[in-house]
Order: sequence, then C-alpha cells, then structure tokens
Amino acid sequence: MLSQESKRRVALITGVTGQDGAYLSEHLLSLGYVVHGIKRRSSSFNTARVDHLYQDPHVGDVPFLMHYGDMTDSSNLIRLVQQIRPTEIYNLAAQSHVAVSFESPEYTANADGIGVLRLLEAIRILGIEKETRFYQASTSELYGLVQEIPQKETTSFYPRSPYGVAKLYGYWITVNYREAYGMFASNGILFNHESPIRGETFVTRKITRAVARIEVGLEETLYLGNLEAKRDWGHARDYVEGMHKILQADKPDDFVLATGEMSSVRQMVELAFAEVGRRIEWRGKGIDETGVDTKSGNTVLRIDRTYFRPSEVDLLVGDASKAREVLGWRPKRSFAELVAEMMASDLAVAKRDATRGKRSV
Ligand code: NDP
Ligand code: GDR
Repeated sequence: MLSQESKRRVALITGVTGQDGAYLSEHLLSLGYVVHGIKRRSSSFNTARVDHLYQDPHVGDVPFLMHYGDMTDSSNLIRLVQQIRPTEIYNLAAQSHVAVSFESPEYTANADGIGVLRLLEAIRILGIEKETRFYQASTSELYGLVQEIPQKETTSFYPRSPYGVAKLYGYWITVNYREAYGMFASNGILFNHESPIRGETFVTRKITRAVARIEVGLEETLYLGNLEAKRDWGHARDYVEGMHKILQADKPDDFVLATGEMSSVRQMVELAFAEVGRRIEWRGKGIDETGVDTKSGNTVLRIDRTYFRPSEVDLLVGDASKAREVLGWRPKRSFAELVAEMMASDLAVAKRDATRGKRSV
C-alpha cells in the first residue's frame, strides 16, 4: 500500500501564466493534483489564461494556488519550494521569444539558463531530491543549425540565438544534476506547439490573429519576416500531456516531443487565409514579395526586414519515436486541425472587436 506521503501529488509550475502553464494546470487538476503556480508581479493583470481555474482560497481548500515569484530571485524560489514541498516541479518559466533574446540576451541567460540552476539548487538545499521530480522545458531551438533531419535525442546541438544558448545551459545543468546527485530530473525537448492561447507575437498566432482581423475589416496588411522558415508545429494540449508522462516514467531521461511533420511559414499563411475562403497569390521576390488576396485583389501581406533574425533556424522537424515507445505518447491533433481551431478562435475575437469598433493595437 502507498504511504500518505507517496500518495501526495503536488505540482509546482513556474511560468503558470503562459500558454503551456495554463494547459498543464488544467491537465494536472483533471488528474487530481494540487497545483501551485508561480506568477510574476505585473502592474496590470497577467493571469488571463488561468483565471478560469482560480477559486478564492478564503472559501477553504482549493486545488489551484498562485504565488508571486521570479526565476531571477533565488531566495524567493527556495522559500516557495520549501513552503509547497512539491512532488513534481515543471520549470516552464522563460523569456521564451527567440527574436527578443537578441534584444535582451543577458536577461534571457539569467532567467532561462541560471534560473534552471536556481530551482535545482533549491531542491538540493532543501534536501528533497528523493521526493521531488523535476521537468525542464527544453526546446528544439537547441538543434539550431541543421545537423541531421529529423532531429532526435542523439542529434548534436548547435543553438542559433541567445535564447537557444541559454536553454542549452538549462538542458545540461538538468542532465548534470541527474548524474551528480541522482535527482529525478528530465528534459522535454519540445518542438513548436501552438494553440488559440499562444502569445500573439509568435508567428502562428500572429498570422491567425491578423487574418481574422483582415477578414472583419479591422486591419489591411500582415507584416512578416522569413516566409521560408520551416517548423514542426503541434498542439500545446498534446504536449503538456507529454510533459506529465515524462515525469511518470520509471527513470529520469530526455525526450523529444514532436509531430514529425514540417510546414513553412508561407504554408501557414496560405492555410490560415484558406480558412476564411481566401487564396493568396505570391508576387515579387525577397523583401519586395507580397501576398495578394485573389478575391479582393488587395495586398494583404508584406515583408518587413525587422522581423528577420540575426541568425535564423531554417528547419526543424522532430522524431518522437523514443517518447512513443517509452512513454506511449503521440500527438492527437494535426496541423490542419490546429490552424482551424486557432482561426475559429481569433475570428470570434475579431468579430467581437469589430462590433466594438476596436482598431489595431
Ligand atoms: P510563454 O511565453 O507563453 O510563457 C512563459 C511563462 O514564463 C510566462 O508565464 C511568463 O510570465 C513566465 N516568465 C517569463 N520570465 C519569467 C521570470 N523571469 N520569472 C518567472 N516567470 C517568468 O511560453 P510557453 O508557454 O509557450 O512555453 C513554456 C516553456 O516551454 C518556456 O520555457 C519555453 O521556452 C519552452 N518551450 C516552448 C515551446 C513552444 O513551442 N511553446 C517549445 C519548446 C520549449 P508572464 O506571463 O508574466 O510573461
Ligand atoms: P520560434 O517561434 O522562433 O520557432 O520559437 P516563432 O513563432 O517566433 O518563429 C517561427 C519562425 O517564423 C519566422 N517568422 C516570424 N516569427 C515571428 N515571431 N514573427 C514574424 O513576423 C515572423 N516572420 C517569420 C521566424 O523567423 C522563425 O523562423 C518558438 C518559441 O515558442 C520558443 O520558446 C520555443 O523554444 C521554440 O518555438 C521551439
């Protein structure tokens, strides 16, 4: 029989206000976990993605709680881990935008790299290595410059951004603490995953949001950078289930989660416009290329140089065979279904905004 202590299922999620934090919270709550999330202090509300999970703790025991914290503050992290004594920690907090990492490289290194060390040290300092499992949100950006297609756990890393380099430290310090101190510490090497609650500045959401706003007449033009970049895009809901499975494995290890299918930014644009019955015709070349909507004859897409990155990751496509074999994980939703869901959601928002007369922000 399980002891009281081993039956306890208490998760601590850093980055709980982000896309994955919200879906993972929902998933763990549905499995009966008590979920604690770390959110950053902000001058305006930043909890929209998890507000539906929140219940007032004054009414009694509630399964979802939030605490203020920051990955750059060791004492805060140690105190929270001590207070919560989680059985599982999911480290999802990060400055997660690749382009922004070129603007704020030092902060990105601090939060995304040293932040991982701070959490691992909190576990060690408190002596809870044997009762706490640790998940690190590693990324396909580690692969960067193509070394092998598709990329898997054994493919060598060659990050191409301050974000990728910071995450490389996070990956290896997780492996190191596992080997040095016998911690149950695992990396999920996740390829791009999206959803209707994806941040508005990542390319998929930027596209679906703009196409919806163009459709209802709130915007005229979508400005993008590199249309040729290719990514392996999955649905975030599938990927958070994989995160949980990684921590339920018999032993700690590193796993790629991916769909194995690749599409270009250009194809994503075409699919999103097709969802509202528009076909895009491409005219011009390079920075002068435009996308013309054949229905209206309007130029609905232009290239903007500022969205190109100083060093780009041209192509990512993952092989998730290991996760399939060891964890029984496989993605359930296709890329086409994902785009359709994101478009439906953004169209509903755009229509609401249009009736309120809201122009572009
Ligand atoms: P989001 O950008 O949506 O969420 C990031 C979260 O981290 C937010 O809650 C954010 O808070 C929080 N955060 C940022 N900086 C700090 C800090 N210094 N201290 C505490 N919290 C902080 O990312 P996703 O949900 O998409 O991704 C989750 C994790 O997975 C990230 O680590 C990301 O790098 C990684 N990843 C994501 C992939 C994807 O395709 N989505 C693929 C592979 C890895 P706030 O809301 O206040 O900004
Ligand atoms: P990525 O996602 O860098 O893969 O990182 P993003 O959606 O930002 O870019 C994907 C590709 O699209 C190209 N692109 C543009 N990107 C953005 N954001 N805006 C544009 O206007 C635009 N035009 C073209 C980019 O150059 C790039 O090639 C995401 C993040 O979630 C990371 O945290 C995560 O680790 C990786 O996915 C896996």
